[in-house]
Amino acid sequence: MPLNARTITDEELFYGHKACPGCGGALVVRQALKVLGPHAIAALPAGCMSATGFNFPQLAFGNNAMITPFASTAAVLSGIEAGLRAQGAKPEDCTVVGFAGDGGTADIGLQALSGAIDRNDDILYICYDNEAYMNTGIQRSSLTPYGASTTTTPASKREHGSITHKKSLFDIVCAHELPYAATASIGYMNDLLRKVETARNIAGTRFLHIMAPCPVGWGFPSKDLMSVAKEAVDTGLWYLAEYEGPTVSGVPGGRFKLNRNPRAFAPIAGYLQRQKRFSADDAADIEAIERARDERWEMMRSRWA
Ligand SMILES: Cc1ncc(C[n+]2csc(CCOP(=O)(O)OP(=O)(O)O)c2C)c(N)n1
Repeated sequence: MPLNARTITDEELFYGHKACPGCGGALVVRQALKVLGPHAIAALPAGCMSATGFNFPQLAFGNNAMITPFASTAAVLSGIEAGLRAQGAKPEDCTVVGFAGDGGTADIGLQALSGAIDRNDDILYICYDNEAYMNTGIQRSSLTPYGASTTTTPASKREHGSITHKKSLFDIVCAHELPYAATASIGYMNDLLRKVETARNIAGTRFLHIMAPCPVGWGFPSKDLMSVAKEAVDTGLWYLAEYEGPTVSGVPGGRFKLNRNPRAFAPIAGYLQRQKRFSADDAADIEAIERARDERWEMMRSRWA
């Protein structure tokens, strides 16, 4: 029976941090570490989770953790893992895990991640995706969605926020044919916990892309964190999927699976309206978002379902 929100341990390994109320990223780190346990060794690049998790002399991690340069999360994970092995010091249940934001993963950290996957280093890379560079003041990343206002794509009468759609990071990672990759959302916690557990038990490079809304950057009340996270999935603007590479699935090219394939989506307009970042969007923007969503789902349903 996979772990779920009821059976997961009460032991906290990420606590006392200074993240904002309702921070999705903090919940990712907290829940993932509960699954991975106290022997996990974490590495975090510059970003909200390192800025709020390491406040000298207070370390908010109950396990070993360190900060990496912005671009090198995966390279540092590779080094930690190799170092432990060389010393013969790697306990059975020691997962070397990274927690990096969307900027630190899809933009500046992508090369290091690609290199680690290429070597099939025995690491787990978790990207908590809050859809912008939040720690430095809400700048656009390549995972910022179309129509979202950020400080580098500010909405005005003429411009309605980001003019590019979210980059398909999951597809890029899976194209490496690594042992295991999955998308998840804190709005579907049992699915998320199961995927962390699955990733923990596979050797080689594993990757999780987890949607983690940010009340400050997205402009919604902190108390709405979980419902916004859930709605992102229910509208089809985020998806829950898994990939097992050829070495795990035995299938050439690997096997994809859609974990949720709803008959109908929740309306996009309601999801956008509850977030200030989309407040300049008009009917044409909503249509563009809907069209991109439908094209994506057509591809996923025809190839993965
Ligand atoms: C090489 C380098 N460039 C820029 C920065 C400044 N910087 C620190 S955190 C950060 C934003 C990180 O954004 P993201 O990875 O999306 O994580 P989040 O802050 O949203 O958690 C930036 C630009 C840095 N520390 N190092």
